[in-house]
Amino acid sequence: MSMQVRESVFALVVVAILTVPAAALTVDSSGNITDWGVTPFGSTPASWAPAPSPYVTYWVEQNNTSPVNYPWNIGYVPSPGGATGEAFDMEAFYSRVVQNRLQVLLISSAALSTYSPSWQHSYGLGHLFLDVPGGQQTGYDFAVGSLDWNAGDASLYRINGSGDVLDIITGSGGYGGYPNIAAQVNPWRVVENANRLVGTAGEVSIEQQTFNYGQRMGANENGTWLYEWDIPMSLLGGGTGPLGLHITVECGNDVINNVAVMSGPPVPEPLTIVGAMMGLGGIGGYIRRRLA
Ligand SMILES: [Ca+2]
Ligand SMILES: [Ca+2]
Ligand SMILES: [Ca+2]
Repeated sequence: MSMQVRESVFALVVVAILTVPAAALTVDSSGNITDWGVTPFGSTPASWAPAPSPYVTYWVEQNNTSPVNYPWNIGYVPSPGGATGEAFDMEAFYSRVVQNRLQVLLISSAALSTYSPSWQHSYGLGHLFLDVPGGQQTGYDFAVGSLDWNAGDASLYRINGSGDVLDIITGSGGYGGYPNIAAQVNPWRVVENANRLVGTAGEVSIEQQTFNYGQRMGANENGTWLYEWDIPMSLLGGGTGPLGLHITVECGNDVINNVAVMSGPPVPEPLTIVGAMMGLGGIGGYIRRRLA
């Protein structure tokens, strides 16, 4: 390779490494989420585990159950129980830090809006809430709102107090009237206000797809929704430690929480380090020659 061509290649390598990766939800013909290495609804709980990753990855599988004990003998099966409760079942929740961006994956039977024939009411998916280490609030500090899933854009909002959040509904099948349930599943969405906007669409990206998994693990898992968020860590402050993640649905029929860890710059793959060093060396040489 000539020096010029080699340096162009180095420059491209650096561009590829430094370019902020957009959310890239990749689902193969079997419904496997290949960019996370996740096989949903396999025959064992272990099948939900993400593939070994160079990045720190946290996840929780909660298919066909809820962490909340619902009344009327529904228990930990998502209300209203059985086949109809499945429409509001959140299945699994993943998080990882990639190149200083927090990426979150939710596998959910709850759609952006889910209609209940028994209540003749549609229930909206909640926003993604973040409780960051060293955050300004006890509890959730930020939420990703303004969800334009078709455009792949979202906005990040700062939460300054309880007036900035919406809780699940009371009435129309919502569990807001049950204090012990509400305490476990709230909040639902952030009140969007331009004064509290901290990250605009373009910085925070989102992606969604659906997949029909068929009859799996005791429930009809057709119409499963796959959601992914991609948020610059720089918008979340520089704290290190556990970062709480939370999402629910308007009626409070299910809730799913997860914890990521903000541990400073993530450890990149060794190959990436070598590539970056080579690339930076190439750019350094290029700059030196340009200056000479
Ligand atoms: Ca399910
Ligand atoms: Ca669930
Ligand atoms: Ca907090």
